[in-house]
Amino acid sequence: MPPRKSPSKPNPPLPSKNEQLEPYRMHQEDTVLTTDQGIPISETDNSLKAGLRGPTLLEDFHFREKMMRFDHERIPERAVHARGAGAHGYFQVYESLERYTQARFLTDPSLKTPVFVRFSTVGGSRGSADTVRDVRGFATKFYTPEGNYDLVGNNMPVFFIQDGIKFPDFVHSVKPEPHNEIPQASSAHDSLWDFVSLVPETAHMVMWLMSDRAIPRSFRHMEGFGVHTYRLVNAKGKATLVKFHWKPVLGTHSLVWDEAQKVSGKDPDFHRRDLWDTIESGNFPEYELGLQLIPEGDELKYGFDLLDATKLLPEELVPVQKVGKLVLDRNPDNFFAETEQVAFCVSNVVPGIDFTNDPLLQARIFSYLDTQLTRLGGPNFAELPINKPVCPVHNHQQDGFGRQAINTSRANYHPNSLGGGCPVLANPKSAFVHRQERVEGHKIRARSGSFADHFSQATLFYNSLSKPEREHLVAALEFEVSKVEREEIRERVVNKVLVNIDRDLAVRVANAVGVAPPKLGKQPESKPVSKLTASPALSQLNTPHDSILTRKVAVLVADGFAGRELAQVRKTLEGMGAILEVVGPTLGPVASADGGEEKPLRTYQTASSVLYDAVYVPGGERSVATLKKVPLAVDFVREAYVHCKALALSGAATSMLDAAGFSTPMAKGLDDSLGVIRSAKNETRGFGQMFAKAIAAHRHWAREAPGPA
Ligand code: HDE
Repeated sequence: MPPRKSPSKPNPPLPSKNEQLEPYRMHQEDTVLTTDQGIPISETDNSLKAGLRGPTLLEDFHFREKMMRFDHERIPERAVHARGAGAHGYFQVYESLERYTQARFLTDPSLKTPVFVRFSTVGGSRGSADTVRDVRGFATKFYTPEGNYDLVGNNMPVFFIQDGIKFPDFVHSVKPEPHNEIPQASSAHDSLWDFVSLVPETAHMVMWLMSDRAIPRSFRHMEGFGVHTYRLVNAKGKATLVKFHWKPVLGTHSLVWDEAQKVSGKDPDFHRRDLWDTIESGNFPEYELGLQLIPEGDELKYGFDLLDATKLLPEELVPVQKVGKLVLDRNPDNFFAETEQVAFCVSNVVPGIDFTNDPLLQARIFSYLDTQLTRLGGPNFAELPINKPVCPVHNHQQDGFGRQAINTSRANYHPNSLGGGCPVLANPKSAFVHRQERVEGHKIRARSGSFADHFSQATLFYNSLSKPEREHLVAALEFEVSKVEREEIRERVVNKVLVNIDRDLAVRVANAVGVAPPKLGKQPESKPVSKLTASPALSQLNTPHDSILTRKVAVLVADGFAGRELAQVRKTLEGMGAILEVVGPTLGPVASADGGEEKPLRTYQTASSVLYDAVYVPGGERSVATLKKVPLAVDFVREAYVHCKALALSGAATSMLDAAGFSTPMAKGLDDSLGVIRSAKNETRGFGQMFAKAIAAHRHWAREAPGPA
């Protein structure tokens, strides 16, 4: 695009749709280039030199400012959760929860509370790939009328350790190793498994990390959990213990491991792009806020300690009540200013929400505030636009690097008379008041006995998975532990951890990683503490499978494809909210057999089956003959089959399955076995509907090859 001409007169900036809330959002349309001091600049491509071929002059303040600013663009990335993507939106409660809490955003159903959400991986650097095996962060900043509330959660309901003092040890072990900074964004290495094998409290969370939850299909298809037990407090001061959940409206779905690894190469921004694109297309991601409410005093009622963050509270024991909806409807304008500078602090709570004595939570209350000092360069980070509350902020905090507010009062202390006593103390009824809790005990550096069982919930999780999910978990363990170089660590993982979770699991992993299987008769170290042997809510098979909204379907074409058939299938699928992308040999028009044409959005080179939820090859003798000669096109069908995705093949295209190496007999007419929809003729009535049903099922595990996919 040619550079825009300078306007004769600078126009006023365009009004922002959020001008009232966010006056700092800067629009560059119809503006003139200036220095940071506002001095207009008419040339920025040549530095000021002594002679055309002479040295650059120190006097060139524009050059020096531009270079100085560039030299200092980077800030430290987050110590954990460095890789992330964010979005704006709102939260609205369905009905007042005043019985439980006085928090305005949870008691006023007419209130749309603005939010900013940041999703993240944990271990990788800022530029690492999205689809690595990892926990995902799900952090929400609610800009409430009573100040900011941050719910800083993960997509798994438990954590690796019980006491925050072990967090630096755990994080050091999972991050790339210190001598060579390898591997990036991966837990499959000696130091993590060394730690796991020596710290049994990690067992439950490690099972989640090895499960499909660690490779979500997208941020829109994963649950969120507050993890800790928090407290809700109502206006009368009555408290109720609470566990927070986010339930994605589209259900909880995952990739398969082979696919996730390939996506890391084909599109390292897969999750970030998915979030961005769906918001741009108006398909706003939605999650329901769920609460598990527990009477105070019941901390130990369930056979484990609710203050222990390595335990979940099964939904079958205390149901999750859905109380409100989170909608993400706006992409950030600027990644750095918003997604990078947002500072979530577990200590940000509003009146009506309080902490518990969970020792992991207690450490987090300190850590998040502390870490921002280095990351955001000083104590004034709450004044950055993305962190600024929407309600007034008044106190006697002052100075420090990057101070924005200009306090005009002479009184910068409390109490004062010079400033009329202002800001005056808030009425305790509407202020945050730490809930009075009786605490008694010896000063002691030890762990409560109620935290001692490390394995029974790991077993509960394993037993709650469906067969395919369990097989994936075993394969993940085999993969990860096989990458551990030290045999004694592999041996300890099997004999100190896995055998206490499930003996068969331990034997299978032992065999795969070349260590002696545990001896028969070896008893697990802990006994189940609850009668519950399985929690169906933990299996992703029991999540909604009823929608194809935003599911991406690749349509493979070459000259001679069945155009009318494609139009029909497109109408059906798009009518149900799916997104079809035509993939062709080039971006040039592709002619259909019936006189029409399609302009592909992608080519076999730039797309890949792993970037889609389903693959469709329309009929057309000539088109299919061409596709069969293109290995990348055949790979589409092969990989979609191996990754258990819905496949639709019509007319001549039914032979693509043989070309991909999977010869299965086919019924006359329509065949829909194992999520592969085949029609002998070019499209038959019901073909599109059947395909839609197969896509909604997410994956067809019966097709899965034995062993790792
Ligand atoms: Fe974090 N964690 N964490 N964490 N965490 C950070 O804070 C920490 C834990 C979580 O998108 C850091 O601002 C400690 C549990 C998310 O900006 C840091 C402990 C859960 C994010 C920190 C934990 C989380 C972070 C790094 C154990 C789920 C990303 C940068 C006591 C409930 C937020 C930052 C974002 C980030 C400390 C454990 C979730 C260093 C000490 C449990 C989603 O302060």
